[in-house]
Amino acid sequence: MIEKVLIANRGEIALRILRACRELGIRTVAVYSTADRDLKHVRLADESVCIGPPSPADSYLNIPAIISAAEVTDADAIHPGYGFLSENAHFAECVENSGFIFIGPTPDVIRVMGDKVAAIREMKAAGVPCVPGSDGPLGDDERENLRLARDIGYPVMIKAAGGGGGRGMRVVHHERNLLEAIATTRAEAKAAFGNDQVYMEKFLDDPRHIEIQVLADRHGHVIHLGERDCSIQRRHQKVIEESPAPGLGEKQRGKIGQRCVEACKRIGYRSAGTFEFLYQDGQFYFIEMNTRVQVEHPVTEMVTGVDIVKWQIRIAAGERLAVEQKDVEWRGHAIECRINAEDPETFLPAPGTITRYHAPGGPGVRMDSHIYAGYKVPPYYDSMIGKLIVHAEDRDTAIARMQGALSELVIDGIKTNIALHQRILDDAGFRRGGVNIHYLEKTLLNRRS
Ligand code: MV4
Repeated sequence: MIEKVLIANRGEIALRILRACRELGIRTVAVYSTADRDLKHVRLADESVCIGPPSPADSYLNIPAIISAAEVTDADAIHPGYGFLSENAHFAECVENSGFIFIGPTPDVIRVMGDKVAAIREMKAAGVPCVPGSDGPLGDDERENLRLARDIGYPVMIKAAGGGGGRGMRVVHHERNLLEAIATTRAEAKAAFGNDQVYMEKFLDDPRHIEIQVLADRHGHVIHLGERDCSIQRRHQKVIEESPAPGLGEKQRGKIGQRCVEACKRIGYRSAGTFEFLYQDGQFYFIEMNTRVQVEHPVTEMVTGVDIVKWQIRIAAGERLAVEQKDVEWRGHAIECRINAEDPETFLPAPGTITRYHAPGGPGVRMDSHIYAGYKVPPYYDSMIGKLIVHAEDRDTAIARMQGALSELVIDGIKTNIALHQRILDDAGFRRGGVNIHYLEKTLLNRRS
């Protein structure tokens, strides 16, 4: 039984978790840094505890402070949200060893998926399609590595086992650069992640980023909720996500989804999870698994009607997943725009005080945000201040609905990326659907206009 959840996060996701708890009749504890006293969810929570100064290392990453807060408030469970400690196996272990429920997978599964070499090994063994590559870490034998790259075929990519999300990787176009690239990636990986293991993959030059959402309970019941297309990104930061992925058929969804379900069963996965794939020429290639709730989970919720955050909590409490795969239906189309406090020219974070705020509304419009008029966006954290999500019967209608919603959205006093979203939604390439991961940076943002 879970009667009280400590929310170990901030901003919109903390509010999203609070809302899920409220619907489940669960009391909430907010923990906050001294920069976050005025967060909306801190006011709405049943209890709140200040856990330290603004710097994340001293507050939202401060494991002893968070565990102590759970102890003094007598919470039953801790929800980590995304970012911060959400994929930290040591934190999950501390939570469990202190007698609390970690709302997420087991520490060992988090640890395996954090090691990209181990994750790929597991997925390959489970029959999930992976990128052709080294099937394990690279050794020190130079001739062997040169032979491997030649067999895979250039260009190849060297990636750090401890990396992920775009950190610790490099493309090699020619044999003459291979050995140096391996050495450099190794050195950087050792410094950044304390792990010098690197691996090699064929470099895919025209991929889309498509990911599969899964839900697994503690009783071996696993379902998938279909896919999200997250190809519209800049510097590894997603900007717009949508579901379903344009052009992907029901058969392909069922096939890749089932592979992910089987992989979850094999590794003993539980809670919500995401399988990230590159999708090129009609084929899926697994790259990473995320063991947390993701920023873009709402597009899946809108299309399937399944509340992912509520299920995370119920699964953590030991409940059986009441949704069967045959009950999952994908209805219409959903799009999410991430609203950031950032300079439209430089893309640099632009914190400050919001002087006016009007949220859009109407049928199929959802605004997941903690902001309000008078709220001061602090400079210490991610610049995302909310997510605007729309749902409609088809993609064209969803685009039109998002355009209407963006035109209603007023956020004054700070700079935002609202105009960037309007530009993307107006763009012929985006409107056609199915653009690759390079489209925003290489095509749309390079055009003069
Ligand atoms: C790749 C790739 C091309 N080929 N792997 C970047 C983030 C990390 N999750 C994996 N990434 C990539 N891996 C192979 N074999 C291209 C990327 C990539 C990317 C992937 C997803 C979303 C945006 C991206 C932007 C640049 C590169």
